[in-house]
Amino acid sequence: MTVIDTLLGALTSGAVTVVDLTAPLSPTTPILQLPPPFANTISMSLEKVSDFDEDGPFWGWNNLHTGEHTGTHLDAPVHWATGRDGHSVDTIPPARLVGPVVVLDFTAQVDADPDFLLEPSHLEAHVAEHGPLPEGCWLLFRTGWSRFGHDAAAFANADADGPHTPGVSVAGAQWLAASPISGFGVETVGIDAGQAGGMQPPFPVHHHLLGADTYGLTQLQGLDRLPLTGAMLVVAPLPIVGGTGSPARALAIVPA
Ligand code: 23J
Ligand code: MN
Repeated sequence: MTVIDTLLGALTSGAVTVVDLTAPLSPTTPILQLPPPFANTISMSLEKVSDFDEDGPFWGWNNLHTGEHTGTHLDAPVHWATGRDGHSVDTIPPARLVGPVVVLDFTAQVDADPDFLLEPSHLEAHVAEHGPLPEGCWLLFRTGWSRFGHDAAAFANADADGPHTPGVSVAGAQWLAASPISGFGVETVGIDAGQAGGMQPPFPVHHHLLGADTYGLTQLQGLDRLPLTGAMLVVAPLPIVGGTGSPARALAIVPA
Protein backbone atom coordinates (compact mmCIF):
# COMPACT_ATOMS: atom_id res chain seq x y z
CA MET A 1 0.00 0.00 0.00
CA THR A 2 1.40 3.37 -0.98
CA VAL A 3 0.34 6.53 0.81
CA ILE A 4 -1.82 7.35 -2.23
CA ASP A 5 -3.56 3.96 -1.98
CA THR A 6 -4.27 4.72 1.67
CA LEU A 7 -5.72 8.14 0.82
CA LEU A 8 -7.80 6.77 -2.06
CA GLY A 9 -9.10 4.01 0.20
CA ALA A 10 -10.08 6.61 2.77
CA LEU A 11 -11.93 8.58 0.07
CA THR A 12 -13.77 5.43 -1.05
CA SER A 13 -14.68 4.39 2.49
CA GLY A 14 -15.72 7.91 3.50
CA ALA A 15 -13.00 8.14 6.16
CA VAL A 16 -12.04 11.39 4.45
CA THR A 17 -14.33 13.69 2.46
CA VAL A 18 -13.74 16.45 -0.07
CA VAL A 19 -15.19 19.85 0.90
CA ASP A 20 -15.47 22.49 -1.81
CA LEU A 21 -14.56 25.91 -0.36
CA THR A 22 -15.20 27.72 -3.67
CA ALA A 23 -17.89 30.38 -4.14
CA PRO A 24 -20.07 30.02 -7.27
CA LEU A 25 -18.67 32.07 -10.17
CA SER A 26 -21.40 34.02 -12.00
CA PRO A 27 -22.23 37.57 -13.16
CA THR A 28 -23.55 38.24 -9.64
CA THR A 29 -20.34 37.15 -7.88
CA PRO A 30 -19.28 40.21 -5.85
CA ILE A 31 -16.15 41.97 -7.11
CA LEU A 32 -13.95 44.60 -5.51
CA GLN A 33 -15.06 48.19 -6.17
CA LEU A 34 -12.11 50.54 -5.69
CA PRO A 35 -12.98 54.25 -5.39
CA PRO A 36 -12.06 56.79 -8.11
CA PRO A 37 -9.56 57.46 -9.59
CA PHE A 38 -8.70 53.74 -9.59
CA ALA A 39 -9.85 51.37 -12.33
CA ASN A 40 -11.81 48.21 -11.58
CA THR A 41 -12.01 44.77 -13.17
CA ILE A 42 -15.08 43.47 -15.00
CA SER A 43 -17.57 41.06 -13.53
CA MET A 44 -17.55 37.50 -14.77
CA SER A 45 -19.82 36.78 -17.73
CA LEU A 46 -20.41 34.07 -20.30
CA GLU A 47 -20.81 34.96 -23.98
CA LYS A 48 -22.63 32.29 -25.90
CA VAL A 49 -20.80 30.83 -28.89
CA SER A 50 -23.31 28.08 -29.55
CA ASP A 51 -26.13 26.45 -27.64
CA PHE A 52 -27.15 23.38 -29.66
CA ASP A 53 -28.23 25.69 -32.47
CA GLU A 54 -27.11 26.64 -36.00
CA ASP A 55 -23.74 27.80 -34.56
CA GLY A 56 -23.12 24.34 -33.15
CA PRO A 57 -25.95 21.86 -33.49
CA PHE A 58 -24.54 19.19 -31.17
CA TRP A 59 -22.60 21.36 -28.73
CA GLY A 60 -22.81 24.28 -26.37
CA TRP A 61 -19.85 26.47 -25.42
CA ASN A 62 -19.12 30.01 -24.32
CA ASN A 63 -16.43 32.62 -24.22
CA LEU A 64 -15.52 33.42 -20.64
CA HIS A 65 -15.04 37.07 -19.66
CA THR A 66 -13.64 37.77 -16.23
CA GLY A 67 -11.14 39.69 -14.19
CA GLU A 68 -8.29 37.70 -12.71
CA HIS A 69 -9.39 38.68 -9.20
CA THR A 70 -13.03 37.60 -9.32
CA GLY A 71 -14.73 35.33 -6.83
CA THR A 72 -12.66 32.68 -5.09
CA HIS A 73 -9.22 33.57 -6.47
CA LEU A 74 -5.53 33.38 -5.78
CA ASP A 75 -3.34 36.49 -5.47
CA ALA A 76 0.14 35.91 -6.93
CA PRO A 77 3.18 37.93 -5.81
CA VAL A 78 3.31 39.95 -9.07
CA HIS A 79 -0.10 41.41 -8.17
CA TRP A 80 1.60 43.84 -5.79
CA ALA A 81 4.43 46.39 -6.09
CA THR A 82 6.39 44.56 -3.38
CA GLY A 83 6.22 41.25 -5.28
CA ARG A 84 6.49 42.43 -8.85
CA ASP A 85 9.78 40.58 -9.44
CA GLY A 86 8.33 37.39 -7.96
CA HIS A 87 6.05 34.61 -9.16
CA SER A 88 3.17 35.15 -11.53
CA VAL A 89 0.32 32.69 -11.10
CA ASP A 90 1.71 30.28 -13.73
CA THR A 91 5.12 29.95 -12.06
CA ILE A 92 4.02 29.31 -8.47
CA PRO A 93 5.57 25.97 -7.45
CA PRO A 94 2.66 23.50 -7.41
CA ALA A 95 3.74 22.06 -4.06
CA ARG A 96 2.92 25.46 -2.52
CA LEU A 97 -0.69 24.98 -3.65
CA VAL A 98 -1.18 21.86 -1.52
CA GLY A 99 -0.70 21.90 2.23
CA PRO A 100 -2.09 21.51 5.73
CA VAL A 101 -4.95 23.77 6.80
CA VAL A 102 -5.01 25.84 9.96
CA VAL A 103 -8.31 27.61 10.65
CA LEU A 104 -8.50 30.74 12.80
CA ASP A 105 -12.12 31.15 13.92
CA PHE A 106 -12.97 34.79 14.63
CA THR A 107 -16.66 34.54 13.73
CA ALA A 108 -17.83 35.87 17.10
CA GLN A 109 -15.43 38.83 17.08
CA VAL A 110 -16.45 39.77 13.52
CA ASP A 111 -20.15 39.48 14.41
CA ALA A 112 -19.47 42.11 17.09
CA ASP A 113 -17.23 44.31 14.89
CA PRO A 114 -17.14 44.02 11.07
CA ASP A 115 -13.87 46.02 11.05
CA PHE A 116 -12.18 43.42 13.30
CA LEU A 117 -8.44 43.13 12.62
CA LEU A 118 -6.25 40.14 13.32
CA GLU A 119 -3.32 41.25 15.49
CA PRO A 120 -0.04 39.52 16.40
CA SER A 121 -1.52 38.85 19.86
CA HIS A 122 -4.31 36.73 18.29
CA LEU A 123 -1.74 34.80 16.25
CA GLU A 124 0.52 34.31 19.28
CA ALA A 125 -2.45 33.05 21.31
CA HIS A 126 -3.24 30.55 18.56
CA VAL A 127 0.36 29.29 18.57
CA ALA A 128 0.38 29.04 22.38
CA GLU A 129 -2.74 26.85 22.26
CA HIS A 130 -2.21 24.78 19.08
CA GLY A 131 1.55 24.90 18.49
CA PRO A 132 3.55 26.58 15.75
CA LEU A 133 2.09 27.00 12.26
CA PRO A 134 3.32 24.09 10.11
CA GLU A 135 5.67 24.84 7.23
CA GLY A 136 3.72 25.37 4.02
CA CYS A 137 0.30 25.54 5.67
CA TRP A 138 -2.67 27.53 4.44
CA LEU A 139 -3.96 29.73 7.22
CA LEU A 140 -7.70 30.28 6.72
CA PHE A 141 -9.37 33.22 8.48
CA ARG A 142 -12.91 32.13 9.35
CA THR A 143 -15.17 35.14 9.87
CA GLY A 144 -18.62 34.01 8.72
CA TRP A 145 -18.49 36.73 6.03
CA SER A 146 -19.28 34.25 3.23
CA ARG A 147 -22.91 34.25 4.36
CA PHE A 148 -23.22 37.69 2.65
CA GLY A 149 -21.81 36.41 -0.66
CA HIS A 150 -25.20 36.31 -2.41
CA ASP A 151 -25.74 40.06 -1.75
CA ALA A 152 -23.03 42.37 -3.16
CA ALA A 153 -24.06 45.34 -0.96
CA ALA A 154 -24.02 43.32 2.26
CA PHE A 155 -20.76 41.67 1.21
CA ALA A 156 -19.06 45.07 0.66
CA ASN A 157 -20.77 46.60 3.75
CA ALA A 158 -19.73 50.08 2.54
CA ASP A 159 -20.66 53.51 3.85
CA ALA A 160 -19.20 56.97 3.16
CA ASP A 161 -15.90 55.78 4.65
CA GLY A 162 -15.70 52.79 2.31
CA PRO A 163 -16.11 49.06 2.95
CA HIS A 164 -16.28 47.62 6.46
CA THR A 165 -15.04 44.04 6.32
CA PRO A 166 -12.62 42.15 8.57
CA GLY A 167 -8.90 41.75 7.92
CA VAL A 168 -5.44 41.98 9.39
CA SER A 169 -3.56 44.87 11.01
CA VAL A 170 -0.21 46.13 9.69
CA ALA A 171 1.62 44.33 12.51
CA GLY A 172 -0.47 41.19 11.93
CA ALA A 173 0.46 41.23 8.24
CA GLN A 174 4.15 41.55 9.14
CA TRP A 175 3.77 38.62 11.54
CA LEU A 176 2.18 36.45 8.83
CA ALA A 177 4.82 37.41 6.25
CA ALA A 178 7.53 36.21 8.64
CA SER A 179 5.71 32.91 9.31
CA PRO A 180 6.21 29.66 7.33
CA ILE A 181 2.71 29.71 5.76
CA SER A 182 2.23 29.14 2.02
CA GLY A 183 -0.86 31.29 1.91
CA PHE A 184 -3.55 33.20 3.76
CA GLY A 185 -7.21 32.58 2.90
CA VAL A 186 -10.23 34.74 3.69
CA GLU A 187 -14.01 34.78 3.20
CA THR A 188 -14.08 38.42 2.03
CA VAL A 189 -13.57 39.97 -1.42
CA GLY A 190 -9.84 40.53 -0.82
CA ILE A 191 -7.15 39.47 1.61
CA ASP A 192 -7.05 42.97 3.14
CA ALA A 193 -9.59 44.58 5.45
CA GLY A 194 -12.27 46.87 3.98
CA GLN A 195 -10.55 49.87 5.60
CA ALA A 196 -7.02 48.78 4.58
CA GLY A 197 -6.63 51.46 1.89
CA GLY A 198 -6.12 53.98 4.70
CA MET A 199 -3.47 51.95 6.54
CA GLN A 200 0.28 52.58 6.37
CA PRO A 201 1.35 50.94 4.11
CA PRO A 202 -1.97 50.77 2.23
CA PHE A 203 -3.32 47.22 1.92
CA PRO A 204 -0.70 45.77 4.32
CA VAL A 205 -1.59 42.10 3.72
CA HIS A 206 -1.01 42.50 -0.02
CA HIS A 207 2.13 44.54 0.73
CA HIS A 208 3.77 42.20 3.22
CA LEU A 209 2.56 38.73 2.14
CA LEU A 210 2.89 39.09 -1.63
CA GLY A 211 6.28 40.74 -1.06
CA ALA A 212 7.33 37.64 0.92
CA ASP A 213 6.25 35.05 -1.71
CA THR A 214 3.20 34.15 0.38
CA TYR A 215 -0.06 33.82 -1.54
CA GLY A 216 -3.58 35.09 -0.99
CA LEU A 217 -6.85 33.20 -1.39
CA THR A 218 -10.19 34.99 -1.26
CA GLN A 219 -13.93 34.56 -1.04
CA LEU A 220 -13.82 31.13 0.56
CA GLN A 221 -16.98 29.56 1.91
CA GLY A 222 -17.75 26.50 4.00
CA LEU A 223 -14.92 27.12 6.45
CA ASP A 224 -17.36 26.01 9.18
CA ARG A 225 -17.06 22.51 7.69
CA LEU A 226 -13.32 22.30 8.51
CA PRO A 227 -11.59 21.20 11.70
CA LEU A 228 -9.22 23.83 13.13
CA THR A 229 -6.32 21.54 12.18
CA GLY A 230 -6.09 18.20 10.40
CA ALA A 231 -7.45 19.04 6.92
CA MET A 232 -5.47 19.46 3.70
CA LEU A 233 -6.05 22.14 1.07
CA VAL A 234 -5.64 21.87 -2.69
CA VAL A 235 -5.79 25.24 -4.49
CA ALA A 236 -6.03 25.19 -8.30
CA PRO A 237 -5.62 28.57 -10.02
CA LEU A 238 -5.32 28.65 -13.84
CA PRO A 239 -1.73 28.94 -15.12
CA ILE A 240 -2.37 32.31 -16.79
CA VAL A 241 1.03 33.21 -18.24
CA GLY A 242 2.17 36.35 -16.47
CA GLY A 243 -1.14 36.46 -14.58
CA THR A 244 -1.40 38.40 -11.33
CA GLY A 245 -4.02 36.02 -10.01
CA SER A 246 -6.70 33.61 -11.13
CA PRO A 247 -10.11 32.34 -10.18
CA ALA A 248 -9.37 29.11 -8.37
CA ARG A 249 -11.02 25.98 -7.09
CA ALA A 250 -10.21 25.41 -3.42
CA LEU A 251 -10.81 21.86 -2.20
CA ALA A 252 -10.25 20.64 1.34
CA ILE A 253 -9.57 16.98 2.14
CA VAL A 254 -11.17 16.49 5.56
CA PRO A 255 -11.12 13.51 7.96
CA ALA A 256 -14.70 12.37 8.61
C1 23J B 1 -6.19 45.83 -6.00
C2 23J B 1 -6.13 46.83 -5.06
C3 23J B 1 -6.59 46.62 -3.79
C4 23J B 1 -7.12 45.38 -3.46
C5 23J B 1 -7.18 44.34 -4.40
C6 23J B 1 -6.73 44.58 -5.66
C7 23J B 1 -7.74 43.01 -4.04
O1 23J B 1 -8.40 42.84 -3.07
C8 23J B 1 -7.43 41.81 -4.82
O2 23J B 1 -8.34 41.08 -5.27
O3 23J B 1 -6.26 41.48 -4.96
S1 23J B 1 -7.73 45.14 -1.84
MN1 MN C 1 -6.90 39.50 -5.65
